[in-house]
Amino acid sequence: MATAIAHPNVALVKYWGKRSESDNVPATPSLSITLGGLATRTSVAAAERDQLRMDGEPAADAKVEDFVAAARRRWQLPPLAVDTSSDFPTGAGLASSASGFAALATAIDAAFRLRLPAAERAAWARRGSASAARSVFGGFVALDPDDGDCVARPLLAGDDWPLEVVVAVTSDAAKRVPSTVGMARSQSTSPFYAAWTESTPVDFDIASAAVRARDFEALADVAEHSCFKLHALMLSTRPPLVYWNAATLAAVHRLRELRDQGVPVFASIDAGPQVKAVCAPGRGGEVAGAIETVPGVLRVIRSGLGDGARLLDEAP
Ligand code: 2P0
Repeated sequence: MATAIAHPNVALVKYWGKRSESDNVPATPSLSITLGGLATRTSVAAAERDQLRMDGEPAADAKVEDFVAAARRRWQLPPLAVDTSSDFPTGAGLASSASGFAALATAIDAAFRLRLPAAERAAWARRGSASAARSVFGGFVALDPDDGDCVARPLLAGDDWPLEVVVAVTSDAAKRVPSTVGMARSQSTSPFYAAWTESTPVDFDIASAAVRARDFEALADVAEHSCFKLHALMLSTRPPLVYWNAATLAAVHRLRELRDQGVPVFASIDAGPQVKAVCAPGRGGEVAGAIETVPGVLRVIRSGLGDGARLLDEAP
């Protein structure tokens, strides 16, 4: 048996759309930060038949079941009991599939002594959910479809530029359209999809340079652009993907006011209604105070940057 922990990540250059569905390779490169303040813990053990528990309850999840079945074929593993729990809302745009598959791949690797190098573990986690490849690493992470077998790679350690993130939770409900379904729909129906795939590699290069230079303003500009371009792509999909609610928009306006006042902060939103405010080191308290009073914000979660997926010591 082995237990692993992994953190979700927020993409600053977003992924939406696949080059290959069969092995889940994104169409474009993405760049993320790993959030140490939120976590998924996953245990695996050999069992008589496959069993899945999520947040303490027996569960069925086709993606997890397919991932486990593929691992069993590849390494001739026995049936697995998987027990996973997250300390934040799942399926609600907080990247629970990223932390979930990163933790699952890490736990299976340890339980059966596969000893995969981290980059290979990331490429494997990617087959569960592309964003999961990024959660195998901590700090600032790149996922590039043109890099070998589309592995993820760390760009900069979190300690070298300890940005802070304030998550404004505006709903605990699971999203209505899962990301995999939504991105396939955007790819086949949005007139903006070609522009998205052409321009995102440029954003990725600009963001990578900004991270290396630790240039907050340059990173803020390109990250907000990537976020709002993603939501323009979603809105132009048929039928449209409207992941925002009223509080999402109110929080965006509040963050723009802060930025206009000179506070080093920018907004990031994924396939759900939560708003992640990314700010310069030391500014999290001020930003949390400003967005927790926005009407409709249920609560805020503060986070620093976290480590990659890793094993937890086993209880005897
Ligand atoms: C991202 N998202 O880059 C983007 C931004 C959501 C919006 O990656 O189909 O769960 O399992 O590879 O990774 C969510 O998509 O999708 C996602 P699959 P995934 O973080």
